[in-house]
Amino acid sequence: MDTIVKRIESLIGHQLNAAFLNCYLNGKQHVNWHQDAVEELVPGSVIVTLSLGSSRLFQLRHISETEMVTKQHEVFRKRKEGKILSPEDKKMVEWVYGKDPETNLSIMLEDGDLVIMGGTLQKFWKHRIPPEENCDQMRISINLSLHTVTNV
Ligand SMILES: O=C(O)CCC(=O)C(=O)O
Repeated sequence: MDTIVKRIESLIGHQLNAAFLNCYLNGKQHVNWHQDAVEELVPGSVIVTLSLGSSRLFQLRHISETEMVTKQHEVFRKRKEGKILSPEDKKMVEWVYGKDPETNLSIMLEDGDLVIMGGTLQKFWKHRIPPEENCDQMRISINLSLHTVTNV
């Protein structure tokens, strides 16, 4: 495991210190739309997933308009109060004024593929591994990240 992590660290140029494992026995087992909690991660770090075993779809979608509305209010209040907007806030303003973000992305993950999630992805996008009727093979995903505390 240590060798795998070191290899990934050198490939992506990011340090990692925590690993979580997901095991999908077959296509019935899946993970619904969600955003990963990033509160305990080192700011600016990434979440990396190493996919092993059977091929499975990985999907991304931009958070819904309803969810955006709550965030919009925060950003518009900040603007009104003359506060400086962060790059993420500016992205929100762009979104509100009609830039059409790509809303859905499906990637087939094969054995040995790596997914790297960083930047503002967890804030504005949800991801999932959808169920797949015809998959009867096992898949393991190893999620690696850099936590501020190491005893996780
Ligand atoms: O199995 C995967 O590739 C994704 C798992 C996931 O989204 C998660 O553990 O938060």
